[in-house]
Amino acid sequence: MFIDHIRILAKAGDGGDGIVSWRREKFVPQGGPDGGDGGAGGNVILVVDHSTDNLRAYHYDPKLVAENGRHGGGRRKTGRGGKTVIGKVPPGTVVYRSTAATTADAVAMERSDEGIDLEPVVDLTEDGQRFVLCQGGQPGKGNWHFRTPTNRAPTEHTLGTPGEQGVFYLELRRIADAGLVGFPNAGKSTLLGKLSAAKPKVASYPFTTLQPSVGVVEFPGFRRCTVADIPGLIEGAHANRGLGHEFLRHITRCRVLLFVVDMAAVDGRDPVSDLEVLRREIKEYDEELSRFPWKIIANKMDLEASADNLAAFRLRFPKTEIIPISADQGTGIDELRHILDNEVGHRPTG
Ligand SMILES: Nc1nc2c(ncn2[C@@H]2O[C@H](COP(=O)(O)OP(=O)(O)OP(=O)(O)O)[C@@H](O)[C@H]2O)c(=O)[nH]1
Ligand SMILES: [Mg+2]
Repeated sequence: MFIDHIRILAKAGDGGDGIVSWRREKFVPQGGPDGGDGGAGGNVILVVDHSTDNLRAYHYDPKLVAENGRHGGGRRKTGRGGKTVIGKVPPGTVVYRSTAATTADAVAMERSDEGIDLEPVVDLTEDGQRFVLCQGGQPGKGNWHFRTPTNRAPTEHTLGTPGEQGVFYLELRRIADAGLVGFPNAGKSTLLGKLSAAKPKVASYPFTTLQPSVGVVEFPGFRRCTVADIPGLIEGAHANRGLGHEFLRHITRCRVLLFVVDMAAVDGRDPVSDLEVLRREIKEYDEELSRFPWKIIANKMDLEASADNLAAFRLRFPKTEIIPISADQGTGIDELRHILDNEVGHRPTG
């Protein structure tokens, strides 16, 4: 399952209380103060980890709760600090905080465009980057702390302060360098399988892929890029037909769009108008998305009708790079890899 946005509840640990206590020893009738300080509450920290590519872990457990600090003890014993809790996130995670008045209010709301107010908190991009999402509470002071030359028996002490908490939204800004976009059955999953070690499901019926999967494509010299296999779009996607918005949202999270077209269009469709429909859907969903760099992958060139359609494409889209391939036979894949390396290849970060 590919999870690219999720709501989580985070709570840092409370600080432990300082206590009031008196020294008790044999033959010392009036022992002085010896109440120890509390321990600090644990922090909630997010750490960027490039070995994860999505937010699935939080789908199963959408909570990050750090341990409370312990209360102080007699004999000036300081309470143990609460353990920090660390949440791993993939590079490109954007964090928002709900501005609802209380945690309960925030949890009661579902994210929608108008319903809920969010403020951006941090953009986590670099492998190893750390961010304190919720600060643990301060420890309280024991009465031992308050002794003075004039007050040898203070009953003062302070309580620990509560740890910070909040409802946060984690969102993946980028799921991959390149995204495979196309109608169902165009051969996107077959292509991802050829380019990378990913093993997406391939079948001769539409909507085989319902969750994007991301494969790593490796180039010479330790370079690489990531490619996302995005579920097929259909006409009306911009108006949310066929899970359109869900799928289109994934596309906004890629740097380069590779439009995979079934050039043979055996079922009587016209591949040129297929691509025009796709381009229009994307533009109507998000004007900016239509300005992303894009290329055409003319797939299924092993089939008969494809050659004529390729000629038609070159006339209709003279300024766009067209890469003829057969994902099934593996032809044109080296050329495509070369283009990908030039366009989005990079050394792994971290
Ligand atoms: N002849 C031929 N068939 C291909 C080629 N590439 C893919 N196919 C076939 O086309 C069908 C669909 O392939 P998929 O890779 O599942 O297509 P998809 O775009 O991922 O489809 P959805 O996940 O449903 O959106 C399968 O039967 C593939 O074997 C190709 O280059 N040539
Ligand atoms: Mg597929």
